[in-house]
Amino acid sequence: MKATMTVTVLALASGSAVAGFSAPNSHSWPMEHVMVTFDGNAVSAHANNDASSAIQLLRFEGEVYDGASSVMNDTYYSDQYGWVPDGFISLGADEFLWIERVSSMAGLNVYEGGMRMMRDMHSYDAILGTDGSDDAWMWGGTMVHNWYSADELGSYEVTYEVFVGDADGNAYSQYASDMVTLYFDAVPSPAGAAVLGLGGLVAARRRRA
Ligand SMILES: [Cu+2]
Repeated sequence: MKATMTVTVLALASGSAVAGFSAPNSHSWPMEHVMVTFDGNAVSAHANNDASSAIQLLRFEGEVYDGASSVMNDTYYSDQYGWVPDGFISLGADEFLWIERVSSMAGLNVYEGGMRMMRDMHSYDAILGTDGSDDAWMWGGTMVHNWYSADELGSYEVTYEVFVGDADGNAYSQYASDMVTLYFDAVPSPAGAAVLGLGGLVAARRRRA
């Protein structure tokens, strides 16, 4: 019922219905990656964006997200940032990659995503300190785009430590960790941004068909 309502709203706005729009959308944003390497001694994590090229968080009026993804309703959000391995990462059976929030600005939330093309399978679990969740999050070492959101306009940043730890998140002291800071700007969306985005999506699909 909820899904039907969402499609109806969008159909009214755009003149055509697109199925599967009841979850947050990647809106054709190019991917940005935090590149992570491990050379057997040290982890390193690198992001290209600084405060002057922060990732934009956008809100899309009229979109309603169902189920677990309803945590994204009425927020400014983006899934642009993904964690990716830069080269081959070799770990022992009892070694895992962890990402732990060191500091973050109030009002920035993170929900668990996954591969961008598989967003129906994303859990949208609060992670990395959001809503009282553990500050540490185990990363499986394949590309994961988590969902960042904010309720209010403004600039946000979060700093993470990336380390090798055991299954419980206890860091192994023989391996050096690294820190990385991500920057976000929650900005007003131009009126009708969701409609324009949807129109682009429909056009792209038609061209491919
Ligand atoms: Cu990616």
